[in-house]
Amino acid sequence: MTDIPTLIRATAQKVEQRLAALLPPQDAEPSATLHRAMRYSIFAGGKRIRPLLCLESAKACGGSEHTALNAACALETLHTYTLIHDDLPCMDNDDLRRGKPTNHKVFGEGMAVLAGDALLTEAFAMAARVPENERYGVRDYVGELARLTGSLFLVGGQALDLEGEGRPLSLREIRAIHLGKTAALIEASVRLGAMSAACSQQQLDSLSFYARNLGLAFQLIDDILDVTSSPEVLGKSIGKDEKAGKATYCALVGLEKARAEARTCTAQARAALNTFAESARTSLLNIADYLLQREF
Ligand code: GRG
Repeated sequence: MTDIPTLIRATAQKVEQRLAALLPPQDAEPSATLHRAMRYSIFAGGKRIRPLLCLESAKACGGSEHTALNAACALETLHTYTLIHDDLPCMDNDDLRRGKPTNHKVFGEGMAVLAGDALLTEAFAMAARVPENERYGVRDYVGELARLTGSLFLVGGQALDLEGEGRPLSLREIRAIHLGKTAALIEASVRLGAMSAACSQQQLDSLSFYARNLGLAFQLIDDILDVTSSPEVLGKSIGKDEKAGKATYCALVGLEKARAEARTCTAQARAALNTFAESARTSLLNIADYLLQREF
């Protein structure tokens, strides 16, 4: 069995190669600057966790990496747009991302907004290029991506986060923010991967439950690392939540309880995969364990 760090490296290589082919060339007209800005953030590094989950979900449902690859690229492209916009002065106002100066620091604020916009649009073009099968077609791939990343989930979660700054939040409100801004894109990743493999409704439901819990654990660990890690290890600034006056789970209940909650969410994610055969679910189980232990 392949260990997860090796699988992550192999996935990143395949996804980056495909992204290089799918995105407009960096000197493409009408604005080479815009295309350079888009490629700058896409190829700045990143763990490529969403593509990994997309490809491994496809495999768990009997599909292939090859068939799911455009979906994996769509997820990473959309994710990169959220990071560029999240770093803007009007949002988190950050200087460092993926170990490099943020997009607006290099290209200016206006161009960074446009690079994010263009990546968001390209993501849908990529989703429209996922091969159709007997159960799912382009309207399903595009529709699912739109549903989970629009105002009801991803962008809605970010709006809730923004509105919560500087005021106390309940654990319920924090969970709603995490489900929107983090878990929804992870859910889209597993769903598009599974759909590319013509999954059954039961497989789709199990994977969605897995992804929502994995997403909650992922954001809890992200918040814990924001307190306990360093910019050198994370490749992004730390202490951001406290600076922004954000009521995080850690701030509310403390690091130990936040870690315990991340373990509980991971256990729930793992349990959701009981409907899969052992051989089909091993990789997704190992990813859940790996993400719980991650240090960056
Ligand atoms: C629409 C403005 C706008 C933003 C989109 C998701 C989101 C809404 C904004 C926040 C971005 C963010 C920091 C979300 C939390 C999810 C998260 C922990 C992202 C970091 O993901 P990693 O660790 O990053 O996978 P890499 O760089 O490895 O890809």
